[in-house]
Amino acid sequence: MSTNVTWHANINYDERVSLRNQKGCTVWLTGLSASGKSTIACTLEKLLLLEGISAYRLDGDNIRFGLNKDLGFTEEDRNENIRRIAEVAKLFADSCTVAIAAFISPYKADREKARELHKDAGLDFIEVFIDVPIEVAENRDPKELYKKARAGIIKDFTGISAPYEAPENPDIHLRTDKETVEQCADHILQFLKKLEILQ
Ligand code: PPS
Repeated sequence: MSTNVTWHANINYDERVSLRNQKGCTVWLTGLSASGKSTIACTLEKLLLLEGISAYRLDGDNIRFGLNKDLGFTEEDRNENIRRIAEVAKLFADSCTVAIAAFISPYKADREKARELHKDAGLDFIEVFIDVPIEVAENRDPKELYKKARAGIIKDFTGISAPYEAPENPDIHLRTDKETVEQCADHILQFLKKLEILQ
């Protein structure tokens, strides 16, 4: 618990938007392992950068090499994982960058807290459900994690031995077994255009 700390006022978000001529936001991709979150996040990041938009991808596996290397996959650790990522994404969004967060983020309450955090700061938060039937994800199994989870080698594996609470009302709902990665990324781009983050 931090005590005796004081918030320092800074250039505010609106001033930064007008100086940089770009709005920030957080695009939050949630879905099962092997649903396609990282692939879509990479494609989207590249498309935005090619358009001259500042964008940065925060990704489950990668963040667990550094910032969140102390966290595992219990419910409590996943809550803390998402809490920290939401704070980091908010900072990126506040800096007029499009933060692309790709995390399983299996608990609705955690995703709602992330949305509230952004809302309180006046920042757009776009929840994107990367939806795929679990059989398809398990069939893809690029890292052979489902195989290990079925064999009991990996405990608390999302969709097998740990819950995934699907969004009921996401801003964008994508089916990666029905559309290509490019089509999925384009749906997100069109949404960003509506928010005037992209012209
Ligand atoms: S979470 O639930 O949001 O905290 O998870 P996240 O930070 O996105 O990390 C997911 C990646 O961790 C690997 N992995 C596991 N996933 C789910 N359950 C268990 N038990 C687990 N153990 C390791 C896996 O590579 C996940 O990456 P993706 O890209 O989703 O497959």
